[in-house]
Order: sequence, then structure tokens, then C-alpha cells
Amino acid sequence: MVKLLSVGVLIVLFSVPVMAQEYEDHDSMLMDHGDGHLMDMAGGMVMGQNADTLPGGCDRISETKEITVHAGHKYAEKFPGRMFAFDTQEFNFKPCTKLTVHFINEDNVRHQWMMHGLPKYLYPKGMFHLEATGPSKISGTLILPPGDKTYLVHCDIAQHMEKGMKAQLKVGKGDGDLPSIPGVTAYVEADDYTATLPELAAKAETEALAVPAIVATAVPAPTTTVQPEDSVISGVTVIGLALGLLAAPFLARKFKGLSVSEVVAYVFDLLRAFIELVVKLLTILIKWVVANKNKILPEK
Ligand SMILES: [Cu+2]
Repeated sequence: MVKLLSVGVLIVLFSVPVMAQEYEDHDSMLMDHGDGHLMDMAGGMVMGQNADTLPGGCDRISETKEITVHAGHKYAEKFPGRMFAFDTQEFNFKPCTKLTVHFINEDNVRHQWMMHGLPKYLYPKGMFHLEATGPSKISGTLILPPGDKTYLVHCDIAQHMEKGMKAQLKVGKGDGDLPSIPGVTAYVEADDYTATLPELAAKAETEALAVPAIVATAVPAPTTTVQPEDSVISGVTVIGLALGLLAAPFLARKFKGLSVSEVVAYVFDLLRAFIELVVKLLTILIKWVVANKNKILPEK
């Protein structure tokens, strides 16, 4: 019993430092490479660090702010279809704010908090950029420019922005909203789940009601213009149209009142019957070819 207890105590003692080391802190290990570029050997990086140079148009630092931004898969769970996200999608600061960002990456991959559109004379490539190979924490400071502007903040690792790691930072009133900010603005390449089969069928029915007038005017056309090729094409077109017209209301009526799953089941049933027919025809064809081959072979 004493042995068991001591083992338990040992396990607890050993797991404490492990739990404490859940996040690697890059801040204490960073080496200054000059030009606001700080880096360590563990995958932590700050670019565009600027804690003292005022951007043009700023007389003084208006406010000193500190924020902590978390990044990770779990923050995307509330946004359908997204894989990664920051815990905050919109930031707002006064012009000329001295901003320190503590960036905590909670995933086991690399994430960034990358801000674009800053003045290039002060920030290399117009960027302020925190990068952390997680799970870890990294901090950086910048001074925001004057004026009302909306800045893009994202993770530049391939597909992470497209999969949701995107935010906007408004200085002053900002100058509009950026697209595809999870929970803020509409997703630009959103899938459309609104059109269901019964709705499409109903649409086809209303279109079918509108089309007969066109057919009526189209039919006499081949008789007046005596051009054989044209009349063949228009004849086929008219037959196709007529078949479509006959089929559309039939299908519309058939699908009306059915649930989506019933419609899908019906379509699959049709498909199955069609495939069975094709397979049957193919077997007949193969049998016929093989039979003919057998007949030919002895003759040689
Ligand atoms: Cu990322």
C-alpha cells in the first residue's frame, strides 16, 4: 500500500513539470537580428518589431495596449467548414497606438499572426509578423499608423487563411470590412446548400409553363425556310424541347411533396435500373462477339 502511494506521488511529481511546459515561451529565447527581426531556434519569430519609432503623422503614442491572441483548431469549431482560427476575429485600436501582441499557438503546427498594409518605410514589406511553432507563445510590439484603415491579419501558412485563420484590425473607424472573416463577413467561396431537388423541380415546372409560347413560334420556322440541314437541327431541337416539356412537369409532380432523401432514393433507383440495363446489353454484346469469334476461328 505504501509502495502504491509512493508510486502515485512520484507520478504526480513527474507530471507537474510536463504540464507546466505545455506552452513553450519563445520570448525568453529570441535573438535580435536587427531591423525588428527576432528569431530563436525553436521556431519562434518576430518581424517588424517596432516599439519606439513613431509612424509619420503620429505626434505621440496615443495609447499603449496589450492583447493576447490564441490560435488553434479548437477556435474554428464554431465556424462550420473552417479548420483553423484565431480566438478573436476583429480588433479595434486608436490611431498611433503602441500595441503589444502576445500570440499563443495552441496547435502542434506552425501559426502566424501576420498583419499587412503597414507603411513600408517603417515595417519591412509593410508587415508585422509573429510566428510560433506550437504549442508556444511569442510576443511582439508595433506602433499603429494614423488614419482610418482596416488591416488584414492572417496566418500565411498554406491554406490556413482559407481554412479560417483570418481577422481584421481596424485602426480608428477602419475603411470597410474584409471578406471571409469567420463570423464577421460572408465567406467568398461558400458552398450553396439552399437549392434542394424539389425546389429545382418546381423551378423547372414554372419554366416549362413559360416555354410553350417559344415552341409555338419555333415550329413553323422549318417549313418556311427550306434548308434541309437547319430543319433537321431545329426538328431535333423541337423534339428535345417537347420531350423536356413533357418530362419536366411529370418529374416536378413526381418529386413534389417528397423529401430530399426520397427524391435521391428515386434518382438512384432510376440510375440503378439504367446501369443494370447497360450491363445486360453489354453482356449480350460480349456473348455475341465471343460467339462470332468462335465461329470464325475454326474457319481459319
Ligand atoms: Cu496557421
